[in-house]
Parts: sequence; C-alpha cells; structure tokens
Amino acid sequence: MPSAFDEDDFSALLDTLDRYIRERLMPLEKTVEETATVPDAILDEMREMGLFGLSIPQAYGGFELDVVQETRVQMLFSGTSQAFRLAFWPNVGIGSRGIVYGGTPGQKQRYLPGLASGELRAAFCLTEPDAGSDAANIRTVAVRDGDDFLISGTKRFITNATHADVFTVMARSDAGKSGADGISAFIVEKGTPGLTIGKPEHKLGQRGAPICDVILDRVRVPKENLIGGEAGEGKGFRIAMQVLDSGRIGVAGSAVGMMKRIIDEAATYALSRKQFGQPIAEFQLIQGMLADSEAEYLAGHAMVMEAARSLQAKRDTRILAASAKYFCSEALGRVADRALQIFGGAGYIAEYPIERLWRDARVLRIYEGTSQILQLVIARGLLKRYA
Ligand code: COS
Repeated sequence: MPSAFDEDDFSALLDTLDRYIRERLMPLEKTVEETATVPDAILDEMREMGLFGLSIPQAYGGFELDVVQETRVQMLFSGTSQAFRLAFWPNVGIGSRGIVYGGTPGQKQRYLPGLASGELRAAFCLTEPDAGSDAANIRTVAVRDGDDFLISGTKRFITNATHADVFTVMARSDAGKSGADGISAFIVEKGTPGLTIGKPEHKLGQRGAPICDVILDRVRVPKENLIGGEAGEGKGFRIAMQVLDSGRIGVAGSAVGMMKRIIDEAATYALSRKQFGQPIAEFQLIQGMLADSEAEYLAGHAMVMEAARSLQAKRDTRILAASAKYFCSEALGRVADRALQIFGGAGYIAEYPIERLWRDARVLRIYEGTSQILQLVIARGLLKRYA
C-alpha cells in the first residue's frame, strides 16, 4: 500500500524532526530527568507539528505514515530522552491502534481526530498485577448491565495514564470462557465515575514517562464503547496481540535509535579522552567494543526495517516482530554496557549522559513482551513450520 506521504515530504519531515530533536529537545534532557516531566510548551510544539497523529489516517486528521516511515521516525526520536517520544507515542501506537484496527466507523469518528491532534491523549491497559506475560489470564471483568458494561479490575504499569483521556481497556466480558476467547477491548473515557488513576511509580529509568495503576470500580461504559461493536465481543485479546506486534517493531526501532545515540556518545568520548598519552580510541580493546556495538546496531537496523516492511505488506509478522524486539533490545543492553565501560568512572556518574542512557535502556527487554516471552513466540512459530 503506498504511503499517503511521498518520499520528498517524508524526507523534509525527518529533517525538521532531526533539527528539532538536536536543537530543542536534547538541551532539555537533564531538566526532564530531574523534574520527571515533559514541559507543557514542548507538548504544545509536538501538537503543532502533528506528532500525535503520525500514524492515524488522514481522514481523521493524522499524517497516515506507513509502517516503514513510522519506524524511521521512531528510530530518530529515540536519539533523545525516551520521555519525549513517550509523551506522544501512545497516541501513535498502542493507545490508538486498537481503534484504528478494530474500531467501528462511529468509534473512529469520535476518538481519532482528537487523538491525531493531541487534544486527547491515550493509554493502553492490558497488564494487571497478576497478568503480565500471561496476558490471556486477565482478571478485569466487564459485566453486562442493560445496554452498558460495568468494568472492574486493576491495570498496572500503564504508560501515560496520568495524562490520558482515552483508555483502551482489555476485560473479560464472558465469564464462561477462560483464556483469550472471553476477552473484549473497551474504550473508557477519563472522568467516568469509578475510574481512578494511581500515583506515578518511581522508576529506574525513562523518567518523565509516567507509569501507574488504573483502577476500575464498576465503571459504566455504553455498549457502543466495545471496540468493534457487538461483533468485537471476544476479540479483545487478538486485537491486543495485533497491537503488540506493531508495538514490538516500534520498541525494536527505539532500541536501534538508542544504540545509535549511545555509539555517538561512546565514539566521541573515546576520541577525546586521553590515557597513556593518546586518545583511548586508538587502543584496540576500545575499538573492539565500538566495532561490536556498530555491528549490532547495523544488524538491528536491518532486522527492524525488514519487520516493518513485512507488516506494511500485511504479511504475518509475529515472528519477525518478536525477533526484532528480542534481538534489538538485548543488543541495546550490550551496547549501553560497553559504552559505560568505555566511559570508565565517568560513565557511572550522572554528569555524563551514559549513566541515564544505560538506565533508560533496561526496560526495553521487559515492556511489550519480555525477552523470554518473545523467545517463546519465536520458537512456537518456528516449530509450527516444521510440525
Ligand atoms: N495476532 C493476532 N492473533 C494472535 C496473535 C497475534 N500476534 N497472537 C496470538 N493470537 C491469537 C491466537 O491465534 C489465538 O487465536 P486462535 O485460538 O483463534 O488461534 C489466540 O490469540 C490465543 O493465542 P495463544 O494461544 O498463543 O495465547 P497464549 O495465552 O498461549 O499466550 C503469549 C500467548 C504468551 C504470546 C501472549 O500472552 C503474550 O504475548 N504475552 C505477553 C504480553 C505482553 O507483551 N505484555 C506486555 C505488556 S503490554 S504493553
């Protein structure tokens, strides 16, 4: 499917974003880290640039980038603090995708324009205290009450819940069915009685991108808010998994963008830092670490682009998406660790960016599917081919 955005327009967009990241966002990284907040002025600029609607169809006011273009933006934006990207990316990715993939025309009309402009912000609520990797085992229930559903349960570690106006909530709507089949996806609006947002967690990294609990106590939503309408009943788990396939390519793209930034920092430092009378970049053991990092970055880049092209072509991308996220997030961990080693003692203190980048990198091996769950997805798919 051709993109709605031609290559010239897209290159111009990438150039603008590149300049914006370098000139406006990178100088604010320390402030965001210290205050754990993305300034409102930045959010307004992001709205003005159309960032909240990068993936949303043009018919609803978005840019409608294709998957490959979106992945390239994801890589670019991951060259700065994740907090900046995560301020708008839930609208682009997991927070809007359920409605884009499975929503009725009415649902799309009601929510997508606001999500595209950034007037509304989105959150995706799958994880629970007792259902993380075992996502089909969620306990949140949606009980029919006339023309409404009453939703009760607790969602955990929900990115941007503190700012969200629109929540995609997975809940068991058929108590008679266990596992994936009884789960439906609902749109819940901020301010609905019974919906409470917990306090933001104190985290190892990615400060400024808040995560917290979302507690639902008999939250009444009309049946019109069941994603896909009546036909969507029982399809929530599959919608969530589809959303996660594209989300995993996005996380892989983020890992690639972070690797690039970390290599920039490490190579620049190695050229300027002198020991034994010469730049440490001249020592082959340092070169070995840089070379391993560059090779892993290039491999990750190729892999994530292949996964993005496959999803774009509407092929079954489960194994590629899981493989890209697994490889790139693990490679990122190694790249960040080598960079910290190259910085030596300076890498361990907060004055240099590596300390933060190393902490920010860690969660990519966990969110949107742990490495171990992804190994399972890859192995299951692979064995099915040979069975
Ligand atoms: N796209 C579409 N449908 C999918 C799918 C995908 N990527 N993955 C699974 N499904 C479908 C399956 O085809 C199956 O449907 P059928 O019975 O009609 O064939 C159904 O969903 C159930 O799938 P499966 O049997 O594989 O479910 P499991 O409970 O065994 O769990 C794992 C699958 C473990 C892979 C899944 O729960 C998972 O990805 N867990 C991690 C969740 C996660 O990433 N959490 C992070 C937080 S979200 S930000």
